[in-house]
Amino acid sequence: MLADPHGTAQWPPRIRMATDTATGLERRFGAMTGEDLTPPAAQREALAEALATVPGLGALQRDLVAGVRDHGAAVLTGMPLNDGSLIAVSSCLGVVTAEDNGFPCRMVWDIREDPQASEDPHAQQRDRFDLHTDSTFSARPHDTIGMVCAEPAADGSGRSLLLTADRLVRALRAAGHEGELARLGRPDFPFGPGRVAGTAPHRAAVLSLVGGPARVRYRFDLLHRALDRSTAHGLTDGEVRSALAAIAAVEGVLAGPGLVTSLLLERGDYLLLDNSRVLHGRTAVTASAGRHLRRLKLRDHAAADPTSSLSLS
Ligand SMILES: O=C(O)CCC(=O)C(=O)O
Ligand SMILES: [Fe+2]
Repeated sequence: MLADPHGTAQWPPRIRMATDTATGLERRFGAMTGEDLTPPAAQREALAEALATVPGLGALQRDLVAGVRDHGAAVLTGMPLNDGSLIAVSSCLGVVTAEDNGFPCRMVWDIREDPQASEDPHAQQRDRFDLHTDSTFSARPHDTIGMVCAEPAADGSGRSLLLTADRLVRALRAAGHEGELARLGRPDFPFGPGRVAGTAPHRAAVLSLVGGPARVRYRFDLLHRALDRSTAHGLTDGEVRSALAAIAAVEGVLAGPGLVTSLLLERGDYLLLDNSRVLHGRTAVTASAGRHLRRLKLRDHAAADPTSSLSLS
């Protein structure tokens, strides 16, 4: 695997699915629905069966697990687009869950333009979606996010944007934002409001730097809104001001040149990323129609199901 994900080698790494692997997956899982595969036990069974019957799947999943672990993200090419295959392949990285995946929530959520959409409006409109992590309002955001391209925009717009938290930290340091960096590490940022009206927002750090890769939880628009109301949740005016200044520093650094990786997902490209280590977003969609991504959200096996003894090795 690559020693330096931001050196000359391509990041995120690309992993190619062989045609007979894709055909085997489609044959076995093409007719299965998200509902069929909702119970974690059904996913475990499907994965065990897929490993025994689909050629090349074991090696592919080992590369995928290593890619996301070592580089924070990977792109699997040649991915079938149906729910069953997506869930079976992804289940090596965790338990696929419908929880907070769109509204109404789905095991596989379709991201395409819907001007009528009221929830999750960013993804379903055409605007740029600034760099963020997903499910920031949850007590525990999802560990892994998958987005497969079913149809790119006809004009090549809607490019995916990616940035590791490690690179963000380096850029903040390079810009002299040590004070803001320390502020971003304080676990008092209000992520919310909670899903249930009237509940207090979750408090967490934006960046955690306690050994290993930097971890991130970030969604500027929601944070900004919640900070506006935060005095009601026990932050002092000074704490609110320093938190707003810290996220403004992040936005300033993100807007700088040369930091963010931009890539156009082609049909069948499946981007998987560690939602605690990699920010994602997309450029505006300018084509009149057509762009369609499908999104999955996963929890780590251990967190979702402590009795699971799944092992790929
Ligand atoms: O449309 C995209 O490429 C990204 C959408 C996204 O980040 C999301 O749905 O959370
Ligand atoms: Fe997202």
